[in-house]
Amino acid sequence: MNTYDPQSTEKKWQKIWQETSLYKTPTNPKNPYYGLVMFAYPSGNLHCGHWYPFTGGDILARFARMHGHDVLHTNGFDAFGLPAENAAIKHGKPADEWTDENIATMKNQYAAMGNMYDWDRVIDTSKPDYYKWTQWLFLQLLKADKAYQKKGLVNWCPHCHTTLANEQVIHGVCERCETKVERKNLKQWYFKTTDYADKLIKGLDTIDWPDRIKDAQRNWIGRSEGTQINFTIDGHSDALTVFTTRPDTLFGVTFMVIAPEHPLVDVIISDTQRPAVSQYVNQAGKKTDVARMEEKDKTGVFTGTYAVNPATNEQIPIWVADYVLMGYGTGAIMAVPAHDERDFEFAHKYGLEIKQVIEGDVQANTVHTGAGVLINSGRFDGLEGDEAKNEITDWLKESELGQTHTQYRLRDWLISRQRYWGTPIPVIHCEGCGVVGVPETDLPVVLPLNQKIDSTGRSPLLDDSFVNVQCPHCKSDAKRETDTMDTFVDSSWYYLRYPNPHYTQGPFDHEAIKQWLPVSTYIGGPEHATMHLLYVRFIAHFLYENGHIPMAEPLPKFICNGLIMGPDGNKMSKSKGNVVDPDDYVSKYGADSVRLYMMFMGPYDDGGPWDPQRFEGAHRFVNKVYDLATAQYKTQELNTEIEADLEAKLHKLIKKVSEDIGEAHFNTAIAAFMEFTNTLTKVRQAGSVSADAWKQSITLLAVLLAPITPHLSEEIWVTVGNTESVHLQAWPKYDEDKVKDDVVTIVIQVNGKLRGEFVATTGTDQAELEKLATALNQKENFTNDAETVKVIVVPNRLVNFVVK
Ligand code: ANZ
Ligand code: ZN
Repeated sequence: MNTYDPQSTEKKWQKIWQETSLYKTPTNPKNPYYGLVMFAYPSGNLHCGHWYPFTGGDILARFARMHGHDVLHTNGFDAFGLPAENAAIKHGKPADEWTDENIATMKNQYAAMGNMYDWDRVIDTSKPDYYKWTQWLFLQLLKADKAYQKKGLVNWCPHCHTTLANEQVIHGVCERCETKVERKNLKQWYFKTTDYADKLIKGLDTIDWPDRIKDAQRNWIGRSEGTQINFTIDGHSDALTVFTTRPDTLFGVTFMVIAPEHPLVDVIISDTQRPAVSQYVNQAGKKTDVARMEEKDKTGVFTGTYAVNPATNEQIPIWVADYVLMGYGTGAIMAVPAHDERDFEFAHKYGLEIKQVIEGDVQANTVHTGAGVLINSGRFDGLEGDEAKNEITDWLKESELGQTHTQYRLRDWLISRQRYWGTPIPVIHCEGCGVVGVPETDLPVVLPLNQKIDSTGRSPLLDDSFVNVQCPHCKSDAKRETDTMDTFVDSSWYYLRYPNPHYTQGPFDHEAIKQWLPVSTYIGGPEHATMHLLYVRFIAHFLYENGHIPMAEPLPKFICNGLIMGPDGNKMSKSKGNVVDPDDYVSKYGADSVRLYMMFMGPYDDGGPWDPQRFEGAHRFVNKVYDLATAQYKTQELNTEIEADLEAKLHKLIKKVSEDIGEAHFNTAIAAFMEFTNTLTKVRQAGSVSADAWKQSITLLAVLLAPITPHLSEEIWVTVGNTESVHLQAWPKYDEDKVKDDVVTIVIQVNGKLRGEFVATTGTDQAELEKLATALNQKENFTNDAETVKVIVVPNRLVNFVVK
């Protein structure tokens, strides 16, 4: 058996590919394919979690190239951010040094994967030639009034010493370090994502993304249609406005609840209730929204003031309770305890009135939450569902007490961070002129390098040398903004840079992006559903609207890769000690074995646990292919039937592999390869086909495997006598006639009812099928001895006995 030496072979080809610029991106693409995989941050070590998406992306890019596409495929580094800064602090190194070292290591690791990257196009978001344009992007948003500063309660991670966007708080903890997030009242920078809420929802219908990602975005944006209703407050001129999706329950409103932070609390509160309310408001201010929403036991206090239900003219008490959030709707609700769970719980606890207005079986301890026929609702009795909602809303509109309203759950994106290692926000604060954007000609605002940061994480941008500056307008002394941007801003536009990464006239070269956009396939993990994948769409919509890019959804196809787990089935993590380091495997078995194994683990969007035993299997396959391809083949006893069969199997393999890779179903494609090599093994043992037929099989096998095992394929390809790279070959076509199934299942019916079936050669004629079916009937007696009056035969499908 000839064994494959992955070490020397893979290195040899990587060197040749590089020397011959095999993966250089063609200019002026006629038939572009832009393959993109989410870039990684320079952690310093590529683990299997990186290999997985990048390998899938590489296979698709190679596959596209062999289909005649001009391919743009490269990679980069999402180099700013807290993990880098924290690691640098830990190692007592400047963050830039630490990052550069990691990038150097990772470039070698990437090279070892054998991916067809065009390394001239690598992006590093922490370099001024990139972040200059991230700052440019910020200035465009500022100019368009889509970037603004606001003081308010924000999420604060005490461990990371910085604010976080809502998207980055997962179940109340920091997305990065899992520390419980606190609330702080701070002035921060925001991007107006909410202005795009509707567009971001509508755009989902135009893109081919997995449903789970689209659903996550829809839920996060949370569009809901309802009514805003103004309630008069007894003894006050202010109205209390609520947002409700259930105007049909208006007659059942028995109290109101306002959020502790609501500006009216202070205004309407009665003197006797003031101490109790103040204390409650204080307590509530310490909890996060998530904690408040998840709290089982509802709490609240009466304000001492009443509102008037416009439908019944009844006085209803106004309560303060923290189950109502200031950040949603109007921060106040009309409570309908008979038909809303939370209101019911609250009413039950505090002995408030419960009034049923929707027909249904309501017992002492239940709530009827669904829609239904209205009762106890005056002239609206008997109406139902949308009709009831519309009628009541119309009445409210006529009486100028309300209007229809669309509400979104999405909040603006908080993008400022109080940390050093990020893109400086290009803004100057001047006492006279206010907030002044740094003139574009002064970009970039340079991040000082070579900084030693202590464990408190204090940003050196707070130093006078950075802060003190002249106002670009009035030239008086002014102060630079010291916050940096969320790294998700850096990654919100990086894909526009690859088409011409060294462009100096702007963030992206319009000609180049016109040629390459849209991105053909974007691959990445599902964990970014409501973070990166939402931000990147928001920025695209913004850039499109302002005439910077030619389309609003430049990432129309997204493939979600699954997650690779440790051998124990848990998420890979250092603390669990179950991290599989691909480097060990690559040095022992070669990159192709790792690629092949990963792609064979299961459906690409599932991922799964790393199984060393199955890895051995994948590695054996690589050796087997090499052995089949390189060993001497000798015809011993030529068998034309077996030769024809081999050819048919080869064509079926082409068909299967083409379809499967095209749909990113890599595992089933690999299974087909394995089956085919089993056939080849048998053929070789018997020597049953001609030398030409054998060579054809091996040659095509090398070509078909090229996207998955690029080194092995290249090696085989030259071994069988070719000179040009296998990666420059056209993808093979199959012959339709040869992939037709040779046998079909013929159904036997009696008077049209299914009775049995048998297998026959495809294309067997009618007379023969009737004969076969009749013979079977004599044995099985499908017709139950009844007299056959007619036999209907449909070739390749059925034989129907018509009996008396
Ligand atoms: C009366 C009512 C009766 C409601 C009923 C529901 C059922 P979505 O679908 O999520 O938009 N609500 C409004 N603002 C709120 C806030 N700031 N904090 C907590 N709850 C709030 O939900 C809209 C419903 O959530 C609104 O409709 C309101 O309760 C509540 F049988 O009003 B409803
Ligand atoms: Zn000024």
